[in-house]
Amino acid sequence: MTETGIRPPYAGSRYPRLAQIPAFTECIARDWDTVPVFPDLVAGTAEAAAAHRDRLSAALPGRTVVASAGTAPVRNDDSNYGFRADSSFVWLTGCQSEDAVLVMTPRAGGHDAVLYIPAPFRPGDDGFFSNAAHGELWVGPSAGLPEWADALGIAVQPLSALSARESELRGAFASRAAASLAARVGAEVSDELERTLSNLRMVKDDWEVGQLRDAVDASVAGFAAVAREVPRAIAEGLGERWLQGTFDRHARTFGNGPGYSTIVGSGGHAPILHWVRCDGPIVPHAALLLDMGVEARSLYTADVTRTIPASGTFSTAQREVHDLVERAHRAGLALIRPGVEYLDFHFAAMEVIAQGLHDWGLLPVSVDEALSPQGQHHRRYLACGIGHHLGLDVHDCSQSHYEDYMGADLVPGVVMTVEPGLYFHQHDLTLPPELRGIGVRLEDDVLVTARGSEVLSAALPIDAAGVEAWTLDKLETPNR
Ligand SMILES: [Mn+2]
Repeated sequence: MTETGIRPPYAGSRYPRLAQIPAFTECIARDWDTVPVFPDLVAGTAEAAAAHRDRLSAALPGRTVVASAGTAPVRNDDSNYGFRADSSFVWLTGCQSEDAVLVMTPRAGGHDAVLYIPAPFRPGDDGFFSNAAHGELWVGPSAGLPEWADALGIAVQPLSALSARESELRGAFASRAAASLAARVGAEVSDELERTLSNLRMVKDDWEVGQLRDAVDASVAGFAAVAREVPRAIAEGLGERWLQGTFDRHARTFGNGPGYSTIVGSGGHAPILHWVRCDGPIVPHAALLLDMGVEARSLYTADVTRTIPASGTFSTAQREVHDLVERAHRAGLALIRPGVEYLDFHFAAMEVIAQGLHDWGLLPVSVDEALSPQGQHHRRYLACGIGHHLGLDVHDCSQSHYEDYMGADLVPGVVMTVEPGLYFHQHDLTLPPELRGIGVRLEDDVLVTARGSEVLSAALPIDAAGVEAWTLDKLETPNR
């Protein structure tokens, strides 16, 4: 009791449980207008997904397959980390609904596919006001199951109907994202399924290539948006955070978001391979490494890196490092074509790197000894991989076995990155002072075509003079 004795009405009674109050549930169920909502899909999504299901069906005849979109991890109470549907599930369905499940059951000549989607809770359902994941009062009006079936051209059932079929799923191949469902129904989280999906996803169809082109184009525009903010980031002390935020906002606006954690590394941060802390200043005369990719709304992502001079002009040392990385990059790009083994680009780029480091007196052994499988001394300054498949995942097809990936021949429709670099850390005592704290990476997204390859990110220059001219143009025309 307060001193004045005044408390609000019913103060001291238990907090009301709305679902247990008939007057409330009756009241909130009434008088809502019907809002038609249709799935917001990129054109061509349904057709591509149907073709992907056919490919999986042909690869795993007679197998029941279960795939799931997955569930966002909880951050706190009813607040989850951002949801992003599992890539193989999206590849098979085109659907990005949290908790949705695809079941493919074998029949003569193929599979029947049913997509189970959590039905939105609408006025009249208790979940309408009480379910923060699927209640429309919480998440807004949502597409219904008939609209999903229409948009995707697949049989759609409410997720609640899946329980009636659980006995059929015993022994089925389940994707990793469906692990909790698999545990419940006795399905097998299957490496064979993951590997098969990974291998199938390696060859992109025309629609997927179009999505990747869009993602790359949006990323190229994002690089320009970031470069235009460099003067402000320096002048106002806003630092790497500002540039990271600039790209991520661009990615969210023109795509689904960043396809991976944006890397903005200025000066001594540039050699740090995964500098995603992005909490340092933009050093005015240092090189600035930008590794940034827009994930399109279809969830296909770009993965592009350029290293630009924050001032518009590279120092002599920065330019020499950039020139060597450019030569390695060109040597790698030259080997991207059908019939060439995937790893050849790696060895071609590494030969250039090792020779260059040798010429600078940085190799403790001969070039040949460094390049040999028992040496690899040059990798001190380039310890990461210098390429990977690209698609719905930034490191796409990562469940493929060595002989299907590293050791396989390139074929038309493969999309991959080539990304050599040199990473001269600030505290590396093997380096002369002028090289310490310089990190340069050049990363392009490359499509293997029928006769050769196409650099999808070719709108961004790779030579030092071109990078300087591109950067100066942006520095002189800041964003409005
Ligand atoms: Mn990459």
